[in-house]
Amino acid sequence: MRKLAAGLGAGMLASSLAASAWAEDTLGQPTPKGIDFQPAASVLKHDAIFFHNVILLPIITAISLLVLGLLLWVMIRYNKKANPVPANWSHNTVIEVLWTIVPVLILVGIAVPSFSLLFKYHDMPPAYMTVKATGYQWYWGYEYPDQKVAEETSLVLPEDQAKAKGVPYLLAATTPMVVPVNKVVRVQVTAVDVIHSFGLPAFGLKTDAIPGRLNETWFKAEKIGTYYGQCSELCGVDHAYMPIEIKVVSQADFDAWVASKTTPATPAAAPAQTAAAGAAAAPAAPATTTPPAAAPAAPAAKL
Ligand SMILES: [Cu+2]
Repeated sequence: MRKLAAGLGAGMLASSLAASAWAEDTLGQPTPKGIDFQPAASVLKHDAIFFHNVILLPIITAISLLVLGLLLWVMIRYNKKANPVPANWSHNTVIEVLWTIVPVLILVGIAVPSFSLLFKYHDMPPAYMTVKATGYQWYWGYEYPDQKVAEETSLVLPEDQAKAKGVPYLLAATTPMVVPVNKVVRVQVTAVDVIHSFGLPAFGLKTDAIPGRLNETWFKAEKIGTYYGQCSELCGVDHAYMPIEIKVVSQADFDAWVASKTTPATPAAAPAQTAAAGAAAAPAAPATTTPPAAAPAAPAAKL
């Protein structure tokens, strides 16, 4: 069963990979006329896609076809013309027991992998870092307590700026969340005014941001890139204008980004990173460093 499922999953993966040549640039965002999930970029999303494609979809399809078949059979075989003298019995114990027991078994069968997926969401591996995402009417704030980076305000990138940069309007943000690739990131989610929701399809995330509560979710981004999500709980008039943008960068880029954010007045703390040491010594340097700093420097430049 597991093998068969894995095979099916691999087939679907192959077909989605075939389309990924052009989807490379649009990793982590919706594509025109797309009807499938966004490609997974974190383990939870892989599991969610497997659960949908391999477990739910075949069951839903089979049940729909069975019901359609039964309807057609009844309409054709037992209409007034074909069956002028109907039988007058009622109740059939065998069929009634069957149509109670079989759905129960199907639901129990679905519940097992469903709960295992829920537990995966719940059982976060040891986290490399924490980002606190706070929902406001109508923007997000990202704080990095481990890196001592104070909360940054992340607004929707205005339409003209988004066009100029060639990034999707209503998904791109002024200040993205920045995290390193292949590291478990704990996201603490809360809000200060009304309920928002931190949703990012490529990572399989959707966690409510509730005032007075600290919810938690996690991801481990597999690929460097930009990933987009949106507030996913109707939160007021500008609900559609509070996108979530996560920039996944290499560890070196992340360290450089952290160095550019933290006060440059601590030369003693800098030598830990050999590459960034020079940059840290000269506060103005991060923007001029070679490629590593280029990507993370962008959000800073926008501020
Ligand atoms: Cu919201």
